[in-house]
Parts: sequence; structure tokens; C-alpha cells
Amino acid sequence: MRVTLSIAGVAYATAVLAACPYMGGEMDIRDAPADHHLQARDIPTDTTDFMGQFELNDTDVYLTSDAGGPIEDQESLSAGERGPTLLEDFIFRQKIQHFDHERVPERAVHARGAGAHGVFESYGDYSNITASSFLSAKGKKTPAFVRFSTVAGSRGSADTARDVHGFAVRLYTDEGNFDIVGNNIPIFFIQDAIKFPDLIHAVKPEPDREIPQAATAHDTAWDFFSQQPSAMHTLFWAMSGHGIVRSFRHMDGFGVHTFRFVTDDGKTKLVKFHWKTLQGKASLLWEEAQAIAGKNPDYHRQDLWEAIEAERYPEWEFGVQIMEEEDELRFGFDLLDSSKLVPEDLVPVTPLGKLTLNKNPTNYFAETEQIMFQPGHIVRGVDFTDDPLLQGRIFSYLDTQLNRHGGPNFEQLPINRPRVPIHNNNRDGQAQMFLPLNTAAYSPNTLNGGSPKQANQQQGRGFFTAPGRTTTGRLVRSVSSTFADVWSQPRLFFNSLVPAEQQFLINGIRFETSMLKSQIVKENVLIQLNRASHEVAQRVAKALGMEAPAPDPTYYHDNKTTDIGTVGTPLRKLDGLKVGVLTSTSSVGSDPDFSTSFASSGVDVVVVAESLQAGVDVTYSGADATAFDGVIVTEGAAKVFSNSTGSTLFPAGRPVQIVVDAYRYGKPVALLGRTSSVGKAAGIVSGPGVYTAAGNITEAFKEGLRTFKFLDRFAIDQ
Ligand code: HDD
Repeated sequence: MRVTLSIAGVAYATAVLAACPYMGGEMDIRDAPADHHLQARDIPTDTTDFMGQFELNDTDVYLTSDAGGPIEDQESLSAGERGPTLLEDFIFRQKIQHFDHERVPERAVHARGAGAHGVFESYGDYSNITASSFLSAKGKKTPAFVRFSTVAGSRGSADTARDVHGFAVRLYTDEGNFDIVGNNIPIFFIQDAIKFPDLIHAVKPEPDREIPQAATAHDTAWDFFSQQPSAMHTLFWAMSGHGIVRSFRHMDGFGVHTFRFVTDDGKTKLVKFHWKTLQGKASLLWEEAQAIAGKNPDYHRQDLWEAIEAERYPEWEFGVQIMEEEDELRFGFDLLDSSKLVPEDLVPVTPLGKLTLNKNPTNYFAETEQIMFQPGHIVRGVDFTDDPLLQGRIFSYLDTQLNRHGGPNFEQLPINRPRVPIHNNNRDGQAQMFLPLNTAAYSPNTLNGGSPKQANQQQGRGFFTAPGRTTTGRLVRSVSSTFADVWSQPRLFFNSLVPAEQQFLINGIRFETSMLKSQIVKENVLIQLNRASHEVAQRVAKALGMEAPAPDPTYYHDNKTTDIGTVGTPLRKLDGLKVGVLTSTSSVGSDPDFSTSFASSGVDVVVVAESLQAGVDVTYSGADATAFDGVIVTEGAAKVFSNSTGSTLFPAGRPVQIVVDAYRYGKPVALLGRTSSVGKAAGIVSGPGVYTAAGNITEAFKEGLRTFKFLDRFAIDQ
């Protein structure tokens, strides 16, 4: 059988796999079309079209060795029933050897993550600002894969560790892969990539005892932060709700650096990339995040998986802040400095398209673990800037992929493979998948008709560096004086938060610094905090039993900016939020049908009772306030609550504890019928987000879920 596929890259891969009878078919890579631009517009937007061809179907087949012969592998071959295993046992050796080599090095940072496939759709033709083909027409679709992550923890760490979150997007454009390897925080700790190993060595577990895992609450981290004050700004964001998000779906993404958009005729604009969540931003409380880390370390990964399985596809709007080349120093800071954001009230975000995640990976390792992003993956119409953090990243990611994969052919793995054919003179290397036909693997050549031909700005829609870019300068090893003010923006961030989130931020710093053993580090931290804000320094110092230094007002100001916090703005969608309905096994059938009334808003109802039976989703022994975004106590639950300490079916006091915690975590709580005594026992004070009305509370409760956190429940320093 001969298979002709429309995309040469696909054809190459299939040629290799077609050798396996279970994949079906044979093919010749000469089926690949000669000119990939003929194919470029036919790129599949349904990611399953592409990845599906690599799926291995094991249904109703015999087990084989890796070499293809049918085998049995339950017992090893031995000399006599009780005798030694034979060296000859190739089945044993292959099975064990493959297992021994199953792991690849985990990512040096961002090791813990979850990903999904999706599609990007352009809102229009933006050829007036970029020559990028994925933004060249209204409705144009481009397949995507996104991997979210935490930074410091290892692969098995908990999702809700306080951290910056990775937000890495790959667009499989019809002119090659474009990766925006960003975070959920628009700025970064350091300004020059050469300091990255220092930053990471400081935040990773301390090297003698390998403690603590996935946490910056230790001496080396804060020693570095206080010696490298460019870290203050990112640190402030991480100590607020941005460090402990409700889910990956509820956070924004940022490209962080200033990039360039370049048009076909070489005109450039400076741009910052944004992914704005269309679910709305939401964060956890630190106590909640800590509890979840123990109860459900897969909290974020599970949320993303379940939302996509339930077809509640998460969406982000892609937009850019657009600035002129001459604006580099216009805003009082340097656009090449990645520790600075461009306030959105100065330069609003122009929306350009929408990203929707609509398919879970088929295999975590093959897709989420093996995807290898690179800031160096840029496409025609985009260009770098001289941001020294970006410049260093362009090297580091390529290098780390070589280490993780063991050779240069990692781009040929299905998840990394561009969805357009590749044609170049790169050859050989470990795990080469292609059978190149061109024997003149050099340029220029005549023997292959000069092909592959050079593509550039004028021909072949090639990548080109912005023609107007120039550089001159003395060779120096120093930080630019335009990067010097690292305190004004952390202050801007603090000023812009609502008082409750300011308090959460202070609480975060208090928690982390209270873990420090070194008095000198604590003093240095207060000195840096005090440069940004005397108030913050004082409030932190109070918890440390120390004195803040005298005000250091050089960078003090009262400016604020917009859309910067994670609380105080209602959610845009309730998709995938969970409401716990507390009841008892004897009254499950007579409770109101909340599932139906919440379903229209995409909210899942989880019915909790003493034991599992029809209509019960989880037992009190398995339930916890952290699993729910709101809690409803039904009338039928009254008997469970009154018997709270008397049952052996759940830990003593658990039902009340669920209500107590839901309330103190700021969630909506409803007490129906005669359950006011439950409220009393739980210390609930009637007020916003507490629903006791006799009638149907569903609509009001949905509003409560939209509010997400009722901030009046949290005490603020006086
Ligand atoms: Fe990085 C991974 C984001 C600075 C070196 N980084 C990595 C990932 C994200 C970021 C999201 C995970 C990608 C994935 O899911 O596979 N990194 C950032 C951002 C930065 C940043 C937003 C600042 C703006 N990174 C940065 C610097 C360096 C690195 C300055 C080195 C000089 N980052 C790496 C790395 C990683 C990585 C070691 C580990 C695994 C990988 O690349 O693929 O090369």
C-alpha cells in the first residue's frame, strides 16, 4: 500500500514508522512534495491530524520485541527451573535495558508541568505590523501546544508550591515553529542571562541537605534576592496571588521581553506579548495552597485535564503592547530591561487573536515531557531585541535540549516537528529519522540544482532580521545605567493592589522570611524592601520581631496602574469550578437538584455524604474545603453535623471543618434550611458570600463564585 500525505514532514515520519506492520502502509519519502509552500496553507488545524499518525495501537495484537518479533516476556530464560538466567535471553535484556533508560534528565527549571494541544485563531490581517503568516488573515488557524509549569520544584513536586508559573506557547505556524516561552508574571528576577545559574542555584533546595523542595522560603534564596535587588519586582508578584494561582486556566501569560514585529517592507515596532485569560484571574490563599499540596499535589494538572475532557476549553486572548523604536527609554525605564513592565494604562494591549486549548495529550512523556521550547524559535515577521536576558536565553534553551535529548535531532520528535517540511543540509547525528535524498548536502551546490535554495526577505518568504537594526559600542561588562532603578516598579505593583491582596503579599513575605535562619539575610531583605516601600518593610519587620530601617525615599511614589492583581475582579466564566454540596446519605434523594441548576454555567457539583451510594460523589472522609470553590450545606446535612464527632466514617469534626475552612478561605458558603447552627459552630458571620435565604440560592451563589474570594473576611494590618 502506498500512502501519500500532503505534508512532507509527515511523510518523512510515516516513512520510518511505516516499517512497522502494526502502523500499516509503506511509503517513499519521494511522495513528499518538492515545494513546501504549495502545502503551507494546508497545515492541519486539528492537532490530532498530525499527532494521530504517531499513535501506537496495541489492541488485539501479539506482544513483540522492539525488533518486531512476537515474544513472551513474563519469565526470563533460565538454565533449569531454579537455575541462573542466561545471557542469551535477549527478551530479558531488551526489556530491562529499555526500562533502565526510561528517564531523560528533567528540565533544569520548570521540571513540573502540564500541557495541552490547541488552536490559535487570528482576529484579522495584521500585515501592517508584522510579516508573520499566522497573523495574516482573519480566522486563520494555527495549531498550538502549551505547557504550564512551576519553576523551582522537581518533576514530582506539588502543583501549588508558591512560584512563578511557566506559560510556554508553541505555534506550529505554516512558516515554522514560533515559541513564546513566557511566564504568568510579566517581569523577571534578573536583567542579564549570565546571572541565571546564580538565581537558580539560590532558589533550588540547599545543596547539602536538598531542602526545601519547591520553595523559596530558605536562606540561599533570600540571600540572593537581597543581594540582587532586581529580583524585588518579580518577588512581589510571586508573593501575591500570582504565585499561587487557582489554576493554569485562571492566569495570564506574558512574553516578558520586548520583541520586535517586522513588516514585509522592513518597518518595525517594539512589542510585548500578552495572553489574557478569558476565564478571569483567580488565586488561592497560601494556607489553602499549602493544604492542597498535601491533599492533591496534582491539583493544577487535574484541573486542566478535566476542563478539556469536559469540553470546557480554556481560552486566552493574544495581544501586544505596541511601541515605537524611539520609545526604548521613553517611559522612565529601559524597554530592554526584563525586570520592568510597561504599565497598561500607558500602553494598552491590542488584541490580535485567541488561543483555545482543546485536546489533552495522548502520552505525557512523548508530548508534555519531550516538547522542547526555545526562545530562538521565531518566525518571519518577529525579531529579537538587545535585551541581555533574551540574548542569553537564545543560547541556553538550544543547549539544554541537547543535554536532555542527547543529540541534535530532537526537533524531529513528533511534538517538536514543525508542521511544514524541513529542507536543509544538517545531517546525521543520534536518532536521525530522515532519509535525505540530496547527496549534495552543502550550499552552494550545482549537483542538486542549487537546492535547498536560500530564502530571505525577498524570496521564499524567508526569515529576516529587521533591516534597521544597528549596534555600536565599546565592549563592556557592566549593567546599563538605564537598568538601575529596580525599586520603583515593585512599589508601583504594591500601590496598585487592593488592600487585601497587599496583605496577602505581606503575609507571603512574612511566611518566607520567618523561615530564614541568618539574621544578616533578614536585615538585608529589610533594607531592600525599604527601598521600595517603608510600609512593606515595617509590616514585614513587625512579624520578624525586628526594626525596619529608616525610610529610604529615593524611589517612593504614589503611582498606580491597572489590571495587575489577582483578586477583586469577578471571574468571566465559571467553567470547571466545583461546588461541594454537603448532605447525608439519608437525605441525598430529597435534596434540591443542584447539578442541573449549576450545569448551565459549567460548574461541577460534588455531593458529599458519609458513605458512597447513588447520588453521592465523595465521602466526608475524602472531602476537604480545598477541593471546592464554594460549599452548600443542605438541610439534610444537619444530622451529620450534629453527629460530627460520633461517626467512625470520617475523621472527627470533618464536616464542620469543611465549612470553617471554606469560610476562612474566602469562598461562598450557603447554609440552607435549619442549618444555621452549623454556621454558628463554624464561626460564620452572616455577610457577603454567606447565603441563608430559604428560596433558590443558585443564581446568588453563582455570583458568589464569580466574586471568588470575599475579601472582607480577611484582617488587614492596622
Ligand atoms: Fe527559562 C525553561 C520561562 C529566563 C533557561 N523557561 C523555561 C520554561 C519556561 C521558561 C516557561 C519551561 C518551558 C517548558 O515548558 O518546557 N525563562 C522563562 C522566562 C524567562 C526565563 C519567562 C525570563 C524572561 N531561562 C531564562 C534564562 C535562562 C533560562 C535567563 C538561561 C540563561 N529556561 C532555561 C532552561 C530551560 C528553561 C534551562 C529548562 C528546560 C528548558 O529550558 O527547556 O534552558
